Amino acid sequence: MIDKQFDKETFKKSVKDNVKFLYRRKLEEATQEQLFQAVSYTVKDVIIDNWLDTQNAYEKQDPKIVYYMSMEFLMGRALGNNLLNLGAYGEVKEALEELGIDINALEDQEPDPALGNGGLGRLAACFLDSLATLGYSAYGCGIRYRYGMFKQEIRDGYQVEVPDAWLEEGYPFELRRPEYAKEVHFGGYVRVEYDQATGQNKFVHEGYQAVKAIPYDMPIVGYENNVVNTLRIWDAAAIEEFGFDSFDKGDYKKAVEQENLAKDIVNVLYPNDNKMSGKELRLKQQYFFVSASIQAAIEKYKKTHNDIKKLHEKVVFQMNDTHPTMAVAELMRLLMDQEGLGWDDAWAVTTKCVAYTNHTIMAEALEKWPIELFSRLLPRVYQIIEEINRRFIIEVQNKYPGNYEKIKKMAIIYDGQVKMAHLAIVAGFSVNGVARLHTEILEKQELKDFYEMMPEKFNNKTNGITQRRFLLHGNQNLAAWITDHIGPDWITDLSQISKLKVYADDEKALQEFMNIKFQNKQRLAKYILEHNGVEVDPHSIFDVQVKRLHEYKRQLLNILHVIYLYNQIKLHPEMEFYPRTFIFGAKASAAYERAKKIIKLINCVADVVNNDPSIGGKIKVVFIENYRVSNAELIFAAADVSEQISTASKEASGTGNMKFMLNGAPTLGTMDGANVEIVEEVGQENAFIFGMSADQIINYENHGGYDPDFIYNTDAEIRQVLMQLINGTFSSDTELFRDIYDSLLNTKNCSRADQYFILGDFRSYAEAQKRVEAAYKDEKKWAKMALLNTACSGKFSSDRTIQEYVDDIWHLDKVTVTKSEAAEK
Ligand code: Z16
Repeated sequence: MIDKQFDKETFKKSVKDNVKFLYRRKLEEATQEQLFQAVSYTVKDVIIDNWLDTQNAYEKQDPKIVYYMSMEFLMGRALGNNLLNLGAYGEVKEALEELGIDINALEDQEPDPALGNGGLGRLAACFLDSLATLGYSAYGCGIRYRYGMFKQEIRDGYQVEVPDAWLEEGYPFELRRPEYAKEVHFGGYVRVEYDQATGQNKFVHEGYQAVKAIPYDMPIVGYENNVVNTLRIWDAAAIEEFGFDSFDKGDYKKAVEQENLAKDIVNVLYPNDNKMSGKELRLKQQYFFVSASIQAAIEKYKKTHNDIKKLHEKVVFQMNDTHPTMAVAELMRLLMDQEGLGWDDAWAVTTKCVAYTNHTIMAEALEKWPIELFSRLLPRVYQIIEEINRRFIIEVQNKYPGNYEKIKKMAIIYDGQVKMAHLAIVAGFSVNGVARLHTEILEKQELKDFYEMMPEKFNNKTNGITQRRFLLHGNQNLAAWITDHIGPDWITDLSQISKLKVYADDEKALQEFMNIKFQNKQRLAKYILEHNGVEVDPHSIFDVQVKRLHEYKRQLLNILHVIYLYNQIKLHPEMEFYPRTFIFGAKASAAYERAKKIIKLINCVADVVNNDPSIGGKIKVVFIENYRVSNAELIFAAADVSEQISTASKEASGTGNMKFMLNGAPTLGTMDGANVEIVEEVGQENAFIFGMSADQIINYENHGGYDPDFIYNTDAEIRQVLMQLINGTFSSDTELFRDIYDSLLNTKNCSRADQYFILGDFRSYAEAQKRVEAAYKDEKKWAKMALLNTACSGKFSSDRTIQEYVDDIWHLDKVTVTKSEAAEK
């Protein structure tokens, strides 16, 4: 057990003091916001002692460090999570009660730091939690966006995007570190200079615009192990304060330009999940944080090591998707132009320091930058990429003489574009996918040529999630029940949760398990009533699909099926039907028109179905506004059914699927992404699988032969559902959903009819939904299934994923941190 971190009385005194010194108020006069700040500062004080101890331990033990480079970190709220990981949640809860403060209300004061879109950003956050808990030295490297993911409001059924001003009140869990500021250069040109002394060319970057990168550090608290790692996110500022200095010199315009450039770079997160935006500002963001982070890593290394050629022994950069992959060229630049290495030495170091994770096969997500833009914005980096490309093409030619197809498909620069994935694969020593099926598709399809040429680089790392946020914090009743039955080891070793399997036929245990689920459903029903004004029945089946809105995720299939059920009930009012609540939560990218229309459709269907007395409340449809990490915790805990219904092959992994499973919700899904491995763990009989396989889908895509019109013409019930999109059933404006209707059929306006195979999978989905209903009706059978889902979720901890990254890719050293004497005071 850990040393006691909090003494109740000291804690209470500190909170009172903080209220006094920060706000000149007495506790009773403080607002909830002020109390949140005061408590958070008290907690941060404790964290800082552990943070210092961790830095000291790292300095002494000199472990290898992983820099996790990511445009996104979807952290979610810190207060509750930090308290849990410090092992102080229970005591602090009591102390606060004694002060008359409700810890839940206090946690609700915290804005969600939402510096990410969805799966990729949340994965990065789970990884940091696991790295700290396992005792590995790690930095998260990212951007301190002034505005994170937008807040979603639903007005008249439409999504409206509202800016997320998460820093407005000041964020208590960050530390500004101006002493570690770095300079980042954009634009200008490269002058080649012959160096008499060495007989080498020197490349001098001139005429650039400079921006100052200022780091803010956020503590990442490991679970009861004294470790505190760092998420380092960069803010931008102009180099010289705009003032009369530049004004006098007539540099007024330049000074203002620098201010604006700095402000723009970190202003806002691009709200696209699985899609490249192609904007110049996005490229600036990428280079900005990559350059600052690598400079900082090199500087840190050089403090205690003198041979830069051994950098790879102490440093590894993991590139989260293609977004940070110019890290390859930036590291080359710094090693050559700043550290004085020649090309071959720099390349030898770089290719041992960088590794790449691929998160998608969606074509529109693959990053390709026009060479005109790239070379104008980053002339020296571009020059280096050209040289990497030149040398790589020679290698390809040597390996496949005369095969020009290979060059066309594999070159880093081709068709006037820089292909970032190719750069990452050529330079990286490791290329990994995020679920077994996804990695197989990369090897056999998307990256086939690279896999054939360098198979040793490719490997799989199936994603995972942290049980500490998504069970210990999000579902405290179930967590306590599990600990009662199998002890607390599952908190840091989720494989232990399989010990619950012995309760699969224990009626008392099953009853308790389902009672907890029911309480969580009541809690969610209350949230839905308060935030959406819709009354839902916690006795109904909570059937949930929460994730980003994207056509490949097929929220449309779900809502079309709801329409189908509605028609069935109206046609056969006497038919048996177990009451069902269909819960949706999803943000659409602000520019993704069809996705936004699907949100409108869900809300229109909800309006009609929820208010039709003739169906006797058998179906309710709810769209939860502003789905994000904090309400996700409530939603997973309350779900009965986990909808994971992507078109097979399109969802690289999925991680929501794992969070549902952990909380005892069986999967209704396709054989896609990590669903495949979930079914493998829990067994076919404890999941509801439907739809075409990835092979079938890929086969149709490559050879044609899929005909949604045939289905439309031969299946009257499906035809009726589609007709209802355009006949006024859900909107008096019959044109409102025309685009959605058209997208499913071979009409004049559609290039590829139903490219996500919604009609093709519809019958199979409806049939799987029938199996869900039958299973749910059998209370004991369902309880067993739900419990087994929790009991079989052990594989899906991000602790397991991180250990695999460490063993196969990073080779980090484990560190133990003991609390220092000084910190105990
Ligand atoms: C993203 O969230 C994902 C992939 C990607 O290329 C870009 C973004 Cl922003 C998601 C995948 O869609 C999902 O399947 C996967 O589970 C997640 O990344 C984490 O790997």
